[in-house]
Amino acid sequence: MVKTEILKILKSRQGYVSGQELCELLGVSRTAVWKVIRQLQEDGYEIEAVRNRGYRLRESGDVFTGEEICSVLHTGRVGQNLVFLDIVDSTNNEAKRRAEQGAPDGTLVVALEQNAGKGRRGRSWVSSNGGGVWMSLLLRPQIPPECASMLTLVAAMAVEAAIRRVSGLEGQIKWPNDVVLEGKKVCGILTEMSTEMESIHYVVVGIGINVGATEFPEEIRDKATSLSLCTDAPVNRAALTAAVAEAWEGYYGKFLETLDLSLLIEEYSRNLINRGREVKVLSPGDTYTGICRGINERGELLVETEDGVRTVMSGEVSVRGIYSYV
Ligand code: BTX
Repeated sequence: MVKTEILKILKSRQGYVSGQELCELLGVSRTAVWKVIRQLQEDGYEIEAVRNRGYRLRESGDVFTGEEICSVLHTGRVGQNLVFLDIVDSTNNEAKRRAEQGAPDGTLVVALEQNAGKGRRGRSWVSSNGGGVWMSLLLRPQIPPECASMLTLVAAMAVEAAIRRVSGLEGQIKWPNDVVLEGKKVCGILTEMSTEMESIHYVVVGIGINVGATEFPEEIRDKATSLSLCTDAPVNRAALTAAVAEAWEGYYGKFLETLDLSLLIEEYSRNLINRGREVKVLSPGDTYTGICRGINERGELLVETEDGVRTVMSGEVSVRGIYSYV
């Protein structure tokens, strides 16, 4: 797209780029270049336009658009087909609709706002405009369906790494699907799958990261946080989205090598918030406490009880710290 290309060129230069040069590089008219510059200014970029010199990008701020994401994205596949929406019911639902229409593996759906953001088991996910990054990744992996739940853990690792890279904040993972900062949830992950007979038709990995939100509804105030509440440094949502996509590719590649988490266990367990702590496992008909000892290669949580080590599968289970959410 011409808009993304012009943005990339402006970002790569310190000084001015002449309108003529942009026309030649992109094979478009001067009027077309001028129109795109106007659109970019409307998106929030500060672009100087000086007669006889051309255009210069001064400030990007937190412009969050599809073009901005593309201009900073360095991935092989993820996000190469990018769908960016102002508002949607749920990026997971949109990714599923696109999947049914044949969208390719690696399609990334991002929205500024969701009006029916979803958590697990019918719960809702607060996803206001400006509040965060709401993104869903469509995958068409050739793996057995029973391996898909591990993708949630892979995504949690990618989010934790991306947050660290973009903000410097060191998050932790609350098994299986939350990333936590200062003891509160900054990110939730919802993995959904469509299967055909014994194979996967597609998987959608939905990731919600609270970025700019400074207030939460009463009922989640004690357990939700955002990057803005944990650091004064501004966090660029496009850079964060790209960082998640890039980190995902690294970890997902390792997962695909073995079709389990054997290459990732060590790093995952290092970041696991409850490791070595007492946790309460709540599953239908069976509640017990024990010490969390990490995960196994299938991504199950290991909890040491008086009767020995029990493995906890994600699904209908909640794991809590003894005294609080973590
Ligand atoms: P979960 O079921 O583990 O967590 C949902 C619970 O988290 C809610 O019941 C509420 O208590 C709390 N909560 C709701 N909103 C927030 C929030 N913004 N921050 C912190 N805590 C909150 C977690 O489910 C999975 C969430 C996935 C969200 C992404 S956003 C992009 C994609 N689209 C979509 O509809 N869902 C995913």
